[in-house]
Amino acid sequence: MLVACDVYRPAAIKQLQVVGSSLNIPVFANENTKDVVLIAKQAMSQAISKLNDVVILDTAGRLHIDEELMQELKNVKANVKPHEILLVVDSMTGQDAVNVAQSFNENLGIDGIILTKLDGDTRRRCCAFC
Ligand SMILES: Nc1nc2c(ncn2[C@@H]2O[C@H](COP(=O)(O)OP(=O)(O)OP(=O)(O)O)[C@@H](O)[C@H]2O)c(=O)[nH]1
Ligand SMILES: [Mg+2]
Repeated sequence: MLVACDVYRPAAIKQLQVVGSSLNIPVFANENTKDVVLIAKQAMSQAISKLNDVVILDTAGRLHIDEELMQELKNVKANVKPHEILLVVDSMTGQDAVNVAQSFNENLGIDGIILTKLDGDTRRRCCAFC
């Protein structure tokens, strides 16, 4: 199950619903609240009752310096106790992705990082030394 926990960016919920339906994966959303912890808890209850064995909470994009959004993530973590927290970073971020990952790890504790758009960067390097 995919869970729409980005309640800030316009159309983020719709985007997840489109992605979910194209992959035939159920999407949980609650457009009546901006309480992300509540949404995550409701989604977990529904996933349990519908026997969804994997739940992915899609949270809002943010910069590590955004204290308010970082606190939101901490609240979700404390309430939902996810098995894994993955940070998704655009590869165009370059080597700063290391700093971003370190900051998230110190503030929140992450289990891994996913670098997207490796296919789309024309400045792509062939190795760590280029
Ligand atoms: N070519 C390519 N496009 C990608 C890749 N990952 C994401 N995109 C595209 O980049 C755009 C932004 O992707 P999103 O999934 O909305 O990015 P996001 O990090 O969730 O952004 P926010 O929800 O605003 O935080 C979309 O048009 C995606 O299709 C990738 O690995 N390769
Ligand atoms: Mg997103």
